[in-house]
Amino acid sequence: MNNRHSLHFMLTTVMVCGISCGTDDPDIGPAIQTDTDTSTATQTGTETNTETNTETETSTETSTETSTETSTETETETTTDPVNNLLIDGMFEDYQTGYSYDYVASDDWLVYPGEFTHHAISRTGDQIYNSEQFFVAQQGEASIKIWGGWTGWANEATIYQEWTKPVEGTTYTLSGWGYHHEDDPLLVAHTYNELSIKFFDSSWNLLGHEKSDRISSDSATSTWTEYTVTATVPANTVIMQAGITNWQCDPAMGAPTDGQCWDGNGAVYWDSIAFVEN
Ligand SMILES: [Ca+2]
Repeated sequence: MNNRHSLHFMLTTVMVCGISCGTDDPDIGPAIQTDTDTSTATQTGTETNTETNTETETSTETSTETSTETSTETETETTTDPVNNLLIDGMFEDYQTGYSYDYVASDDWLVYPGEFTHHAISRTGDQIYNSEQFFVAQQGEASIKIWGGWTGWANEATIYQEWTKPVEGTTYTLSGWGYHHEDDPLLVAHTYNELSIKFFDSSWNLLGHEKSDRISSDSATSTWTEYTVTATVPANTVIMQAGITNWQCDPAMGAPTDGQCWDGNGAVYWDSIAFVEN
């Protein structure tokens, strides 16, 4: 798996959280972190993808009168990236070789904080961390895996794409499929994932922030589930962002705020992310 520890450290704006990492969770990505909705970034998107399931059924029946009947039925189901998907590589198939991990998402995806390193691409056949089971992508052969920053402090990390000057009043929907594995699950309420859409004015003031239901310790494990969130562009929006947010040690959910939050284990996988104008 792509759980090697990296040694990227970063400092960012608003709430600089702690340091060190020290746990036995391989999902640990050493780092420093921040928390806020004051992100920054850039990007865009599109992509393609196809999932094909072919089922072939053949039955042969022979009657006493020597009549033979053979039937063959083939059913093909195809799931494709919506043509109006505003995200580039929402299927994570355009991944690239990583520095700290074998594979990481394409550069079409932006990350906040800028040196956020606790995400990697998981491919079908990769062994699940802490498990004898193997990963199977929801679409294509690759999906993204995200885990906590392990700073001991509250840390929010988002992988997203962004657009400038969306038209006020326009409605957008962000959707995607995600899950946490039964052998590497989220264990506590303060650590979770969600899809989110954010709107900022020209001074990076957060004008709006809509979130999907969470993938959390309460969510079913090992089952790909679809999540969606819809948002309407507020007045004065200059930047619109859509992506996946990983929260570890969210104080609003009861996490300790003394830099000693070390129970945010678990990773979340996402695939088939689509952002469309309604
Ligand atoms: Ca995929």
